Amino acid sequence: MHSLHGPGFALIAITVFCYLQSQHASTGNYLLTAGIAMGIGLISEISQIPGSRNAQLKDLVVNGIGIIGALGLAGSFDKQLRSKIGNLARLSLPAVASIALTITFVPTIWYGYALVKQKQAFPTLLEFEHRWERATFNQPGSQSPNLVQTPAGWPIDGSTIAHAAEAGQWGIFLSLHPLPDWQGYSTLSFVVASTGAEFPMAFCIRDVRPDKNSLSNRFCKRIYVNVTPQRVHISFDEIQSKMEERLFDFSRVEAVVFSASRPGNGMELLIDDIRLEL
Ligand SMILES: [Ca+2]
Repeated sequence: MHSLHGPGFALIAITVFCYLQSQHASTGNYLLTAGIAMGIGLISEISQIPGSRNAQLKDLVVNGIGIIGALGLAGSFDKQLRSKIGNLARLSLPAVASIALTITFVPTIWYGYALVKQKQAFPTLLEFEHRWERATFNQPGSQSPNLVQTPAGWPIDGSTIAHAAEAGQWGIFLSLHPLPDWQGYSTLSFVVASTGAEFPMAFCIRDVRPDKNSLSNRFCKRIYVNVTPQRVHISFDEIQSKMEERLFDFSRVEAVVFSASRPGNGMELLIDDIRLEL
């Protein structure tokens, strides 16, 4: 979760710094803390399942800004440090800390806001009408879909829909992180269409896997998408019937994924109004 990287590392930095200061108060502790916190960030990036190099670099930059914010804040109140640095540095320290902390915490606050709005919109999961919805889905390794005006003849109301284009290398990949508790509903539905030739789209859903050895936790289905917009209904009974000896946990749904891949052929997917029905 990118939005928690900065605050997490700001917290690590302040904890390490307070510990070092309690052992031996010194202005050298700032650099030492920054080194330790960045080191922890580096190790955690290396030990993670390899993601894209860009994402890892971005995480490290976000960590660094969080660490600068935390140490800048501590330094703004540190008499020992303030007496050692020049006037300009002393004056700019609180400003730098404020900017860094703002950059660090705004995405987290924005994500929190999106979670509240997502809860209010439930059982609509995604209708591509609001800016906050961006925080509830992502496109790992592929281009973000554009939001376009609802075309004439589109079967549902609303002013925008998502238009995902084949990027050539990765295909279309839209991963949705819904509120997990779907109990009390019976069907997931959404509207899809192609802008040109018919192509197969994979729809997958998975619940939280209780442990690594448990049976498959995902249901996938191929859906043929063509120029006529269609509302696709996936009943929970259908999902359950394909699970082998295991109950699909509709109280802990983790992800809904739409994907399509036909490199070089330039397909485009229109998708809208992903919702649960009673
Ligand atoms: Ca819409």
